Amino acid sequence: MRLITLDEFIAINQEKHPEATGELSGLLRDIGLASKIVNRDLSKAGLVDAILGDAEKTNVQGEEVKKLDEFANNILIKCLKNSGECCGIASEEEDSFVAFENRKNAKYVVLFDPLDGSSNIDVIAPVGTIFSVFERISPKGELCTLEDFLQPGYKQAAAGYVIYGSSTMLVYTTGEGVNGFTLEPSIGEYCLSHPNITTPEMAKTYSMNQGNFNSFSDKVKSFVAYCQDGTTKKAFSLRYIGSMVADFHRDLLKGGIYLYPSTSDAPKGKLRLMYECNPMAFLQEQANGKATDGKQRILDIIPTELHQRTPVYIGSSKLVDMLSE
Ligand code: AHM
Ligand code: MG
Repeated sequence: MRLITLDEFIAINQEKHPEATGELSGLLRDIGLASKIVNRDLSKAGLVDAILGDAEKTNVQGEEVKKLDEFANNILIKCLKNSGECCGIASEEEDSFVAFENRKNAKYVVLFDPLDGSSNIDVIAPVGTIFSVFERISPKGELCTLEDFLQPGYKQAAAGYVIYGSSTMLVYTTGEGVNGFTLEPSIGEYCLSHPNITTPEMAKTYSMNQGNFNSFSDKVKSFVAYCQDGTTKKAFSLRYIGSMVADFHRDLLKGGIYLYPSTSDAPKGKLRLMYECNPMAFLQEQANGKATDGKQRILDIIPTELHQRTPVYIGSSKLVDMLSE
């Protein structure tokens, strides 16, 4: 079978849209490049003591920042600044958005979680980079503004993630389905390996931190009881890595649900709307799945702050429906 590289795939799709300027294509290529650099250094994490462990500071949300979090954050910022297609970024690791002085004419802003699930790095479990792209609202020629970033998820121009696992894969959507590309390490190229990904509407797998059970709502508790009940059906399998990208990736390909409800420690949920939930919701909807906060579609939430959190139920549509009003 002929290999189709990510760059080739992006170019073929751009040709289908005569109105496309190539700016989004360029941006996606740059994100792909950044992820290859992150992947290279991540694969050495077990060997190189200097890049393992904590950076001895906390991020804006009071969480421990790992050195590789910082590294991935800096690489993404550098690649996007060089890209020419991005006028600013917002990152889970930055206090506020960063407007690129030298890119006032660029069309897009990018939001990202540079290394999601980073507490898994020290034990060599999968982690990921998640990204979300919006067309700016502010006029070109000026610095981008907070308004450019605080847009509801349904307005995303593109979204995706890279999973650094037993292989490295980049999965993305521009609103025309979901495609996955596996990194071929010997040639350093992402190659199309999973065209037109769709999620089964039902599957018997759930992923959640069930240790928080006592602080779940009655609805979530009943859902867990339903999953565990093996008398009227086969009980579900619980699969939880604690790395959203990895748990989501399994559900996207095989079906299942990932949930992070509100808990007493995190009454608004733990995951971030702009860096984690919106991009994953866009992907999941494009793959025939669903994503809600229990009341409304994740993509319809009007954001009020960059680091906003939300409960999330995401995956196979029939399972998400069971947890939504
Ligand atoms: P992070 O962005 O600080 O890594 O946190 C997000 C991660 C998700 O990847 C994962 O699903 C979740 O936090 C795990 O949380 P918990 O340890 O509470 O189960
Ligand atoms: Mg994260």
